[in-house]
Amino acid sequence: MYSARYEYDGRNGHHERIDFLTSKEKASSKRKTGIVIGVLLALLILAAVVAFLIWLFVFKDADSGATLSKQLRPSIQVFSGHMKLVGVPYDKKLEDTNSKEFEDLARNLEAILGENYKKDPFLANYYTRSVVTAFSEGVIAYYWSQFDIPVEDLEVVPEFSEERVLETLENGIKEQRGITSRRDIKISEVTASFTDPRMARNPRATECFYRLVAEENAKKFSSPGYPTGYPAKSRCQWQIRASRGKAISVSFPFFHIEDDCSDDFVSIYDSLSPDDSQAITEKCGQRPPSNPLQVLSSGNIMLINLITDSDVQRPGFEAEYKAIPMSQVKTCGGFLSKKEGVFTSPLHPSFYPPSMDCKWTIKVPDGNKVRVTFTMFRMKEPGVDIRVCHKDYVEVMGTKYCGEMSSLALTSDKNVLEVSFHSDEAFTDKGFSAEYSAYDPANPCPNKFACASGICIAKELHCDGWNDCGDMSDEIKCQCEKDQFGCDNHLCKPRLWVCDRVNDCGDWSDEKQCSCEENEWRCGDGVCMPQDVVCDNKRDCVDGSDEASCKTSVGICSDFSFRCKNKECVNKVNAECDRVNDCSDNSDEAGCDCGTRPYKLNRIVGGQNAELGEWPWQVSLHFVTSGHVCGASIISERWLLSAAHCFATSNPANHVASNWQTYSGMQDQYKQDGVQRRPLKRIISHPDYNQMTFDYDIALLELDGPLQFTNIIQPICLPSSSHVFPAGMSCWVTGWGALREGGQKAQLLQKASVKIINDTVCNVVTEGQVTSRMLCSGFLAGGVDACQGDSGGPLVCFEESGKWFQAGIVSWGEGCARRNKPGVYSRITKLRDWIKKETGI
Ligand code: 4AZ
Repeated sequence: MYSARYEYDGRNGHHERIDFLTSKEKASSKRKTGIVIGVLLALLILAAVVAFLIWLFVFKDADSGATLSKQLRPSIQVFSGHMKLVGVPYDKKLEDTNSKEFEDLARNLEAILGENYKKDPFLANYYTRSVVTAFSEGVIAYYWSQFDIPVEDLEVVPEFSEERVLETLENGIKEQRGITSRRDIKISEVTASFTDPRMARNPRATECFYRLVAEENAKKFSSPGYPTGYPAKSRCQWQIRASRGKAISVSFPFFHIEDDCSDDFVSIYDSLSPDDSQAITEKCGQRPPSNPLQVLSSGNIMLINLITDSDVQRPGFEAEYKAIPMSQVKTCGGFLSKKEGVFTSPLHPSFYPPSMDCKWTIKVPDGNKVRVTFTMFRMKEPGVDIRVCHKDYVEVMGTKYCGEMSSLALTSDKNVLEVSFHSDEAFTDKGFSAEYSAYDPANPCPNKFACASGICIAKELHCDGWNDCGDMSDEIKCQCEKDQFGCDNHLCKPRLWVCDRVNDCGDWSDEKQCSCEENEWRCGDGVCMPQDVVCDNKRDCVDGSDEASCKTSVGICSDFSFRCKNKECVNKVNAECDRVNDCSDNSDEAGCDCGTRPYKLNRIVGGQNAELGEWPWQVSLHFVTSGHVCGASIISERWLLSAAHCFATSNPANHVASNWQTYSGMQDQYKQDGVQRRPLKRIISHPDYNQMTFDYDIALLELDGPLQFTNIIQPICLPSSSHVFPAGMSCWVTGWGALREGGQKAQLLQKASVKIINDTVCNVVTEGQVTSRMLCSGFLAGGVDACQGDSGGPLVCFEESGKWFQAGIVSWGEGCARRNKPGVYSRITKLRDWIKKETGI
């Protein structure tokens, strides 16, 4: 302190006073300075308080007032619906919005609507206009009405309801019946639904409004600007009609709209007005050719809207429309008397039409029972509770089913089973495809285990610790074997899994009686610590596991921590690419353009053939003379990841990059559509790869030219070294490898769902052959596995964040799909730093 004052005074030429200060004087001088500083500080604080108060009461109010009025906008309420007209002869000319007939009748009806609204003082206050948009046989008139609410009245918006509008119109109709109304138009029925104002179009305005006539021969239309891109703020409408007795079928062979439906979407109606109660569907996103959108009308009219708000340019859609005989649409159900067969919802896989009821009666020989397995089931509708299914449903033995199901199998209690299908007038979906068969109740699943649901599974899967039936019936009432542990919830799990810190039972009973006391914490290495060491910002366990899952323990770095670019540690499980910025430099969310499948796929598929675009990171590696040899995965435009054992073999030709070709975007080995072929520039096998043990079985492949990412070519996300893929997690392995041990390679890309196996178990079943650079995945019961030719391919897992991460590379295994011999994979998390070092990714 002293020296500081000396320096200051010295610079100002008053150093003599300081030189002669006595200690008492020094004290009093310090006191005086203290007082001065104190007063100055007090003044400063006072000024700050005054400034704050002025801001609070003067500027802040003015400011927020300004933002408030900036934010508030007048509200537009639109209701649309239809009216049934009595005493009006149907004239074809009414279908032409430019005709005098249309104009006259539309104007009349618009006036009637206006008069009716005027009778309700509330609605009259805000009513702006009504527009009649079309007529169809019946005679049905389609209309919408608009109400504008100014900013100062916004609080009345909740008072606008469909009920109020409908009541006003219905009252108007009743009154009208008593008097001879204008030009003898009588309305017998009316509907009104809330409608997105963006869909209220005036057919007399010609911009992006089309009237189409569907005929037997398919015709096409497309969105504006297709395929280059539709403009922002498009409001387009297509009114489609067919002749009487025909229904309309529209399919979209190409469909690519922005992903967020609140920006851009296509909505389709079983009506000529955009009336929600008659919506067939609303879609956005991108669809692969294997899962095109196909819709059907229940009558001879349909309305299609395209609404775009975003500036994001997407190609749009191309649609094909045609008329089909109503009998083809409306014929469904029937009597099924064969021993087995298939039946589907009307016109599956097209969206079933609205307003349908079908019944199938399945009758099998006396003494047998019926099993029905739905291989595809999708009857999803917004706002429907799938426990009640009050809208569209399938009903079997008094139970209604709706929503989306991957495995629904039902059995009858006698030799007859009835299956009913119902669709109401709004929102339809793909429906279902079902197989039925007769079975002998004395032996429902010959040589297999019968699940309670009626499906049959391999005997070995019974009591193996996994829920294979889907309803747990294969895992209850199990007599646990000697080498199994009986969980509190009566499941049997391998004894090896007890006290491995993984909740294998699902109720933690396998982790309850582990050596630590109740008030203790078990570290990853089994050491017990007092409970209060957890999240105390100190690393007490050697492995740091006591600090691993604490939200706030910044700075404590353990094996479980995610390391930010700025060296900060984030103690959160799988922090990378989870759409939350955890690092102060946001590095956990950088480089996350990966692990997504652009196509909206039909998620339920029978069999194990992969769909086009389902695994867009999968690559097929061809060796000059042998065709497909190994798999690989895309990690960037220029880099692939594969297994070292595909290249580092005793054959020197395998080491040579120019002997290999890579095929990205491939599904069928015989098809080249959308496939990008790239030669290899460089093969980098891990320097520690061991040909004997398959340790470090990883190779990086540099491409000769960059890939262009498309819907079917995308990179997979690489996990950080701290990423956790817990035992029991379901992941997917893909490849064109052998369909069984010693069998032929597949022509179509195959997929299999496998589970991550606990490391202790992995080590036991492989007789200690796994290193920390390996992980096991599959089923101890066998039956599902990677096989020869799948090597180098990815094992990928879907994370809650919505992205796919690669957990492993197909490496080795004892045979394929054998019992107690799961597939062994190179563990990416342990090799992550090497990948980064070699590629910068
Ligand atoms: C192979 O030879 C191979 N069951 C790959 C995976 C497995 C076995 C063999 C795992 O490429």
